[in-house]
Amino acid sequence: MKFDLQFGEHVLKAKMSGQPIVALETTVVTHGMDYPHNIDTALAMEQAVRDAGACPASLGIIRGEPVIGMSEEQLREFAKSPRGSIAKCSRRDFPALIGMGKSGSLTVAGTMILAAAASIDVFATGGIGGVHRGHPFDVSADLLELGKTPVTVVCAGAKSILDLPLTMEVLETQGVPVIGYGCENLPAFYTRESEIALPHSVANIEEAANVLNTWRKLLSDNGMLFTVPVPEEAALTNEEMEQVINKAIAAADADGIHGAAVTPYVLGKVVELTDGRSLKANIALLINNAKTAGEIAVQASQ
Ligand code: PSU
Ligand code: MN
Repeated sequence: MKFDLQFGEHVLKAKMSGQPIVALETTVVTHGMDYPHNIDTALAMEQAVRDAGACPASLGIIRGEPVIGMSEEQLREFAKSPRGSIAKCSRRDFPALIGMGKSGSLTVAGTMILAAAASIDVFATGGIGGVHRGHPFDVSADLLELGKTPVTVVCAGAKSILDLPLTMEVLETQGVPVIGYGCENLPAFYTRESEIALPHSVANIEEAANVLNTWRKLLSDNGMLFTVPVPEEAALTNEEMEQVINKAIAAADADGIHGAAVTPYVLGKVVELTDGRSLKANIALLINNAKTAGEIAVQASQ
């Protein structure tokens, strides 16, 4: 896709000086968390990237303009917008949103597309979309984007609201390297590990940076995933999450929720059912992923 991109000042400066840049998504701001946790977390992620020595670029579509590096004011506008007033933008949504001058927050797939258009190849998020449990044809466009767009995504795995074994199968079919960062098994977002063994893992930033640079040489036509477990002090247990998620999915089915609305709905239920502990985990892992992505990007540039 070809875009007329608008760059934030800070991103332009970083590009001129050759500073590594880390893209950040914004669906988590408009759909993933409520105000003010969403803006606090978005700003803390930007700060974590800066502290690592890289430049953060939060991506969004603002009144039809694809913006690479939103300002704090623009992020606040997204964070305060009533749920549903800003569309969740994945690959299919760009023509309508841009064509009609609308605003959109970017999913993992949407962020990868704009990041690649802006020549940014490292991106931090919370969790990627996947194959939905019990709905094997509801496959997130995130997985297919990873198969065709050269951006490395640093995430905490995927939520076990998804079918993790099927999600890994699709990633394998798409040829996406999934690299554990300090873990042998796929992390499951709120919990540090699932039962799924990963094909490869790295132990530290140096190894991760070597893999990133090798991917840049070898696989310039598809994406890669680093999976980073949620920090220990904020992690929930697999037993608790299994129960909570089963309840949340049953509620979504009972309320007839479909398509793009499923993830935000189930996430809201999960926060309710864990008395906010899942929110704490979510915030901790987002900031940790931003920090890790910044560190890998900086190390890889040295
Ligand atoms: N997973 C999360 N939090 C999120 C999302 C996923 O833990 O906010 C968002 C991301 O933006 C992801 C999108 O790209 O949901 C996937 O949505 P869908 O399953 O409709 O493709
Ligand atoms: Mn879906």
